Amino acid sequence: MTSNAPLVFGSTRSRVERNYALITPDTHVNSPLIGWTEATAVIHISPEMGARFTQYTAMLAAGGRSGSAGPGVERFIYVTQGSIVLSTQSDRSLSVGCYAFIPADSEVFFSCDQSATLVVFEKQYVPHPDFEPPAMVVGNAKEVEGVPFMGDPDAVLQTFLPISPEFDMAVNLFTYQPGATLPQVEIHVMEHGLIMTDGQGIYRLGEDHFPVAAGDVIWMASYCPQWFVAMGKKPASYLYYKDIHRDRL
Ligand code: UGY
Ligand code: MN
Repeated sequence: MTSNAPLVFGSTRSRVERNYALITPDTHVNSPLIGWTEATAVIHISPEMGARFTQYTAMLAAGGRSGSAGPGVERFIYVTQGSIVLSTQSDRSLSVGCYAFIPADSEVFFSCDQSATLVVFEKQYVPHPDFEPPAMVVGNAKEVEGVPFMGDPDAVLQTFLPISPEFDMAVNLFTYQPGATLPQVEIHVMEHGLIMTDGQGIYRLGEDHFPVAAGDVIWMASYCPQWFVAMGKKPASYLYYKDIHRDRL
């Protein structure tokens, strides 16, 4: 049986707890995106479940166009299917693996000719008195150098945003060879939103362990114990968000 095998009716791998959630594709239900054109979404993570940010999958059809993120809200997008064009860079098409960070209140939109699927993270930007607000960032995962995580060449981290205090969020792509693990059970103040983009493995969330595969989404609240091992015959990757660089008091 593979992770894609049909489930017995009335069952799911999805689980929603106080300090974490695993959302599997069989439980998706679309929601409209207000202010967008030719677009729909699955809102995986939101303040409704206790998170301090939102993570959703946006699906744009031909002629699709994004709406505003709302006052003070910054947005990170990562293309997983098709391509989009940003309103500020009409000569550059962002295809699979490309990403953009759109600062709060910047009125930058994107549109799509044929179709596109995007992972979107949004949060209320928290200004810092000593730093200017961050600038827009546009990139391609293929051009971002990976760094062995805590010295392990089989667990490689690509960092998409500058690790600099102008930014109050980080978004990274983590790729593990089969058998590679997070080196420790992590417990930390930062919160995570995550989507498996490739492969499979076992995620520890709190005191539970879950088989996970590409397409699964995970929310980890602050201080949720977390650990991962990649399993199977090909590498496993996940794209994830965390809130950083702001005092908690
Ligand atoms: O950045 C992180 O905290 C990362 N190591 N966590 C995770 O992969 N669950
Ligand atoms: Mn972590």
